[in-house]
Amino acid sequence: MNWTTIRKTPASGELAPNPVDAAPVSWETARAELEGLPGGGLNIAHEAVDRQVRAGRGEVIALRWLGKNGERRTFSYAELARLSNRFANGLNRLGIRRGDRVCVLAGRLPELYITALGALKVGAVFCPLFSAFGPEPVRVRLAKSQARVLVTTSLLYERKVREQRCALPDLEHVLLTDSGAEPGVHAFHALLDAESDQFAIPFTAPDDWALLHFTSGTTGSPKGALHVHEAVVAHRLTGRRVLDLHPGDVYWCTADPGWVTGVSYGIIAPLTNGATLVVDEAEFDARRWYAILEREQVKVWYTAPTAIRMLMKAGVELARGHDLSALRFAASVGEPLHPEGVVWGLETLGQPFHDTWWQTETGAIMIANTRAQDIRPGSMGRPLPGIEAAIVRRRPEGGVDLLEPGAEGELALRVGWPSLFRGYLDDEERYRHCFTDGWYLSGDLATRDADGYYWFLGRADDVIKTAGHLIGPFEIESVLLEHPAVAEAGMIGKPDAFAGQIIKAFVALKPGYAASDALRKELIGFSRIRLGPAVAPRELEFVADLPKTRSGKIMRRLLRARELGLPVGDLSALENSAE
Ligand code: 6R9
Repeated sequence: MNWTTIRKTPASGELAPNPVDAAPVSWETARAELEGLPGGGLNIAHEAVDRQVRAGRGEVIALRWLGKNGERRTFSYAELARLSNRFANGLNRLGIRRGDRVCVLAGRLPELYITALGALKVGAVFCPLFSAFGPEPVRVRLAKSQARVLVTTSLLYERKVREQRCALPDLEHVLLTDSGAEPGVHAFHALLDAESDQFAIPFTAPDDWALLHFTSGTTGSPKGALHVHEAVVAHRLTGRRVLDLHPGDVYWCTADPGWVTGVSYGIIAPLTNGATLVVDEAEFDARRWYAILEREQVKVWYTAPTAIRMLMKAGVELARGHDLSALRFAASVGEPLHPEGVVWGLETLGQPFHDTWWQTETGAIMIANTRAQDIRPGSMGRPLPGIEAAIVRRRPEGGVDLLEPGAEGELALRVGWPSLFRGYLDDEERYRHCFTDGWYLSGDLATRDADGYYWFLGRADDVIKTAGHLIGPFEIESVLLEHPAVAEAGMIGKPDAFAGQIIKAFVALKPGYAASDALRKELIGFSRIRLGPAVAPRELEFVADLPKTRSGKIMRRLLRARELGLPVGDLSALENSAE
């Protein structure tokens, strides 16, 4: 089907180009718009809350929290500044120092936001963990991050952490959001109550580590991508330029802060732009979501294709029953946004979805359909001003060739923007492997058209995006291998109408075990308990053995080709994965 361009000219009745959007940008100018700390320091939390208070916006609502049982709490910028000051004082009292890791394992609770800001204020590194992870991914990430503090709920602690604490020698302090102290844990609120509202942020340099986000590759355990305080320059600028955030705008980012979008655009971009952040504790529910958009008068909305597909499935009628006229801008990220979704937004919500592309490693939006530009439905949009992108082919001897418009290749970005990650924790070699000739190589395959719009084709490696969550096959395979019946396991993403992809496992059994429905259920159940339902395979197929390269690596692409009935092609090419 030929999807027509959605034009953004005043004549067509669309929004007039945003003058800010059209203005040229330099990172230096964007940096100069931040307040900074005395003595040349820079701190994300200062720009996010303290600065807003100093600018006279203390009484503006920073956070509107909607509890899953109908509770509603609001926090002004001044309150958020005070609470994060208290938490920063508490962290100091616990002996937490610059560079220490502070993890959160919690749903979308106000305490998560207070923790993030308080940790950044003391110069600690904030590391969110997705609350739907099972005990195994939680343990791996707590151990790898060497977290000294964990903020969590009593339920999550009980289910996912308590038994593993002896394997986590660095984890000195566990703070529970909802219960009193017991041996080995403290009450988060008792700690807050005991502290002062006043806190002076110590010097943090623009290059000091601030955020640690775990992400997945094809091989090995998850990678801890490190971001520095200077990333705030890109968060703030892209929040304004791409999401069109202005002070006081009601903004809803549906991403969970357990993933990068929920931090970069669920905390930092909106707060540094003075917006009012809507946070919904509950999981997706089409009725609830429309009610939130209407009741909260959401002006700017950042969501994901999986959610858009589910809203589409829930039907136009449901949307029509709500007044969504407050909505001014809608955007999407995380997976390919199909043209149908873009147009459905325009027809049903009155605003097209603007697709945006970025990664944990890029820290902020790199390519986007912006408010001022025409949308080509199905395209990720164009690189933002200040970002140089290209489609490249890696040369076997190192370096890259830049390809012409229309050619398919790997999406690369010229190094030099402030939110580019500064390392994978304890994995210098993997980090270096991402760069060549001054380009960051994304691992995504794409093409660019003659007008500079980028079109996503797929991943160059075997990572799986399911419901917008990036999952590494290795982590799931390792857990399945711990089951006594399993000899080999290989994981692929299988196309799915709603989640984009679901995780499918292929398992070869050890001698003495026979394939059966009961064993299939047992293995899926086993991985759900260990990994959490969001990460565990949804389908599992028994095979006699798994296809492997000469060096013994599982050829997941071959499994995928077989699953989809695709031609297998040149097998030697399959051996050269991007990783
Ligand atoms: C922000 C985030 C990154 C990977 C990325 C790509 C996929 C993101 C996309 C998209 C198609 C888009 N991805 N945006 N694919 N169209 N607009 O999602 O970070 O979790 O690190 O995932 O997600 O494959 O490489 P992260």
